[in-house]
Amino acid sequence: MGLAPLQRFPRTADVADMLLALETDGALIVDGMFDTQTIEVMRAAADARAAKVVPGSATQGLGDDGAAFVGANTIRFSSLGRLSTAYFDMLDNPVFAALADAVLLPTCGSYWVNTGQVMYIGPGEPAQVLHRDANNWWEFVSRTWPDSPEVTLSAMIGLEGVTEELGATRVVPGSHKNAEIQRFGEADSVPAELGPGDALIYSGYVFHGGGANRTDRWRRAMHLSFVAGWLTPEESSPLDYTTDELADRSPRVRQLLGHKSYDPRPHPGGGLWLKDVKALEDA
Ligand SMILES: O=C(O)CCC(=O)C(=O)O
Repeated sequence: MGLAPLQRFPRTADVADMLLALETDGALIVDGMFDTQTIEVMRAAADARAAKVVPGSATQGLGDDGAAFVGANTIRFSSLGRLSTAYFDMLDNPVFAALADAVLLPTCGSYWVNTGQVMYIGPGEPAQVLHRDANNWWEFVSRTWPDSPEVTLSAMIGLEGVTEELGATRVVPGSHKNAEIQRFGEADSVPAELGPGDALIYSGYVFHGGGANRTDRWRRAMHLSFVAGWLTPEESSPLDYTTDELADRSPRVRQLLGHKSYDPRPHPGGGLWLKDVKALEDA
C-alpha cells in the first residue's frame, strides 16, 4: 500500500489546522497560497534570468558535494527582489507570515530570509539526496537533537504546475520526528505536486529533496525560507538592497531583508545586527 499524500489546505483554512498537519507530518501544502498574477510576474522575471544562467553553475559552497547537492542540470539563483517587486509581495504573504510566526517566534524575537531561490530542475536530472534544511546550522542541531526547536521554515512554491514526473519535491512524512539522524530512500517519500501559486510548507527537520525530472521540460519552482534572527542565513540577502531601496517596503519586508535590527524580546539578551550600538532603524 502506498504512503498517504501530504495534507492540502486552501489558503483560507484555519491556521491552527495547518499547524497541526505540520506538527504531524512535518509538511503540508497550501493551495493557492500566492495569487496568480504575482506568480506570473515572478515566473516571467525568473525565466528571463534563467536564460542567462548556466545549468549546474550553483554550488552550496562545499566543493564536489555542494555541486552534487544543487544538481548538475539545475538552474539556481537568488537576489530575486532585484528581478521583480513581486518578490517583495511574496515576502509579505499573510499565510506564510502566520505559519512562520507560530513556528519560529517561540525561539526568536524575529526571523529573516534564509534564501529566496529559483530552483529550475532540468530534464533528466536525478533526484536530489533527501536531507534536513536545519542541518545548515549543525552546530546547534547536533547539540540539541532530538529536542531541537524549529529554527527554519521553508516553502517550495510552484511557478507552474509541478507534477511528480516533472520533479516535484519529495517529502518523507513524519521524518521530522525521527530521533535517529537516519537516511531515507525514495520509497519512504511522497511527491508534493503543486499548481502555480501552491506552496509546500515544511519543517527544517523533515527529510525532503528535489525529485527526478523524467520529462524533457524544466521544472519551474522557487524556494522561500526563513531562519531565526540569531542564526546566519544561507544567502546574504541584506547586501542585495540599500536601505533607500527598501524605504517604501513594509516593516516586515525590511526586517526579513536585514534592514532592521534584531530585538530578542520577549527573550533575554541584547540587540543584534546593530549600527553604532543602535538599532539600524534608529542609527
Ligand atoms: O528542488 C527541490 O524540490 C528541493 C530542493 C531542496 O530541498 C534544497 O536544495 O535544499
